[in-house]
This record gives sequence, C-alpha cells and structure tokens, in this order.
Amino acid sequence: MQQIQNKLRSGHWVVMGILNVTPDSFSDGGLFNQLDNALKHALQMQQEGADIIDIGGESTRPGAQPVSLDEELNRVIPVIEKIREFTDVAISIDTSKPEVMQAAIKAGASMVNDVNALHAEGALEICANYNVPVCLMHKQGNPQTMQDNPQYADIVDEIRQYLMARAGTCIKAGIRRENIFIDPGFGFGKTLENNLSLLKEMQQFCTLDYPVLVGLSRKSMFGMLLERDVEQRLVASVSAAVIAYQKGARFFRVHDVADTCDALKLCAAVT
Ligand code: 9MG
Repeated sequence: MQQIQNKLRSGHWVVMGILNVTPDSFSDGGLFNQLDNALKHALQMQQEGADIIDIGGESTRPGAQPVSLDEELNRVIPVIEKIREFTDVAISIDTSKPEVMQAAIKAGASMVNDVNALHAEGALEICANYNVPVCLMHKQGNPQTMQDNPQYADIVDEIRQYLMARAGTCIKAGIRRENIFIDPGFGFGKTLENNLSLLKEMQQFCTLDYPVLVGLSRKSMFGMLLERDVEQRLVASVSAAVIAYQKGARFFRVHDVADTCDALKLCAAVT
C-alpha cells in the first residue's frame, strides 16, 4: 500500500480493479461468485496493471438490498484469503461494516473503501487502530432510495464541504492525514446532470488536501446519456477517466483495467 501512496504522491496514476463478489453486482451478475473465478479475475486484473484490487460483498447499486453481516463475511473473507495464497497484490475492502473491515484487514486487506465514509459505529476506530488508508465517499441517501429525488443547492460546494468535514472527523479519531482519500461518489444520490457537473468540476476536488479517487466505470450515468447497456459502456468509462485525469484525478476504480491503463499511460505521456 505504501508503494501506491508513493505513486500518488509523485503524481503517478493508480488503478483499482473492481472485484464484486455479489450475486447482484453493478455489472458482473454474480459471474465471479466462485472462489476460483474470483482469484482468476483478481490475478488477471493485476497482470493488466491494477495496483490494488477492491473486493466487495454487498452491492451498492441503486435499489440494491442490504446483506447480513454473516453473508458479507462469507462472501469476501474466503476470497481475500484465496488471493493472499497466490499474490501480495494490495487489496482494498469495499464495505461499510466495521466487523467486515476488521476481518478483511486480518485476512490481508490493506485499505478500506467505504461508500458510507466510516459513519457506522466503530468504523473510525477500526481504521485508526489498524492504521489503514481509507477512501471516504460522498453519497446522498442510501442505495435503496438514493436515486428517488436527489437535491442539491450547489452540488460541488456541498460535496467538498462534506468530504472535508469527514476527513476532519477521521483525523480527530486518529486516522493519519496521509491515509485519507476522498471521492465525490458518482451515481450515489445524483442525477445525470449532477454527475456531469461533478466530472466537469473535478478540479475543485483535486485541489483539496487529499488525493481523489474516482469511480466512473460502467456507471448508469452513461446508460442515461448514451442509451448504452452496462456491457456497452467501455468507451464512455475510459473517456471519463481521461477527463478526470486531465482535471487532476489520479486514482481510478475500474472494471476494465487494461483499457483504462492504456488511456492513462497516454495521458501521463502528454502531461
Ligand atoms: C463500491 N463503489 C461503487 N462505486 C464506487 C465509487 O464511485 N467510489 C468508491 N470509492 N467506491 C465505489
């Protein structure tokens, strides 16, 4: 993980490959539910250039139902243990549950990616005690209802304020400043117009004190804008990563690792 933080500090880009181990994930449809498939997919993403693999056992897509603690643990912990048998690639745990954070860290994860920005009771303490990097993401509402009628007076300002306040809370709880990443949370309680404003104004997040992680890959905003099904969103996803890069983002959470790495290499070569 230190290597990744060093890369970001020196202005290099970093790619986080998505490994969903849910039956109703954003776009995998449960394909990677089996251990061996999950391992193969993680190794392939590593080989394609992913610096870190983000493993999640609870879908956060709009309308998704919550899963129990036991179910989430049963989905993600064996996958982390399996990957650890074969490679020391960095692993991030995509969860909002402190118990899952702790079990995942013990099993070999070295970062916490929380779409709930460590709001659950005990989450701040776990991340501070284990001294792990955390990604704090903004969302309005929860996955069941967040797309119903999101409202913002000034979306960029509101999200900047929220992320800075959350980072302050993390620091007060003992999380080190250099372990904090921020994320505007594309698609989480945002209309198409909101998402486009965030991408257009990405530089306003990249000039804050913390590295910005962006998750644009295959998001429904591209479905709405382009009328593309999830498997037809590669060009839009990679293009959005390029736009975000040009506005200062360096940390990208993606499904299509090889294609995104090609595009980011080109960006870096001309920057
Ligand atoms: C888990 N997850 C789904 N979408 C995401 C996004 O945009 N950012 C982060 N950090 N995590 C996400």
